[in-house]
Amino acid sequence: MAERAFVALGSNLGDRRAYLHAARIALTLLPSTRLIAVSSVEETAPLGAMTQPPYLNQMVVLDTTMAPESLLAALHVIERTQGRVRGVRWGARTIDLDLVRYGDRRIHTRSLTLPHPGLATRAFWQRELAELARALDAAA
Ligand code: A4P
Ligand code: MG
Repeated sequence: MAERAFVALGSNLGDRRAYLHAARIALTLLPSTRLIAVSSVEETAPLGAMTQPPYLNQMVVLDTTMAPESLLAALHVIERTQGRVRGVRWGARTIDLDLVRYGDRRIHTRSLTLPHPGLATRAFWQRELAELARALDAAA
């Protein structure tokens, strides 16, 4: 049975719009996965204390039978393919893909926390989730 996964995209280096576009394409090519809906793209001020350029953020909905850990590993492969270098945590990046929610799973392992701990506090994620909920309702 496919489950519904919400993936957040963020970019604040280089051609940010192109990185989001390439990431969306890569997500459509994942095995056993369908891209169901995309939110609009929003420019946001960087969270955290580090001085860095503004982000473009977006969220997409997938229906997938990939296990959450496999999906996260696939997101990391897409990040690496798009030139993401993991330097300092919360530092600037060409592309960041976070698994925000996966069905109603609650997971807390060394490599994966679900729902994503930032979910409650990121206003732009809340806006994107609300937009996606409206799109999913309209399509139902
Ligand atoms: N990890 C655990 N749970 C998850 C999950 N649900 N989704 C682990 C994704 N990753 C998860 O991530 C660090 C580790 O988190 C990984 O090894 C993974 O196994 P990372 O992508 O290597 O590093 P990061 O992105 O710097 O850290 P983190 O904690 O993912 O930070 P966030 O939440 O990605 O925040 N400001 C604006 N305006 N917009 C942004 O998108 N993003 C960040 C980074 C900072 N400031 C921002 C934004
Ligand atoms: Mg991240």
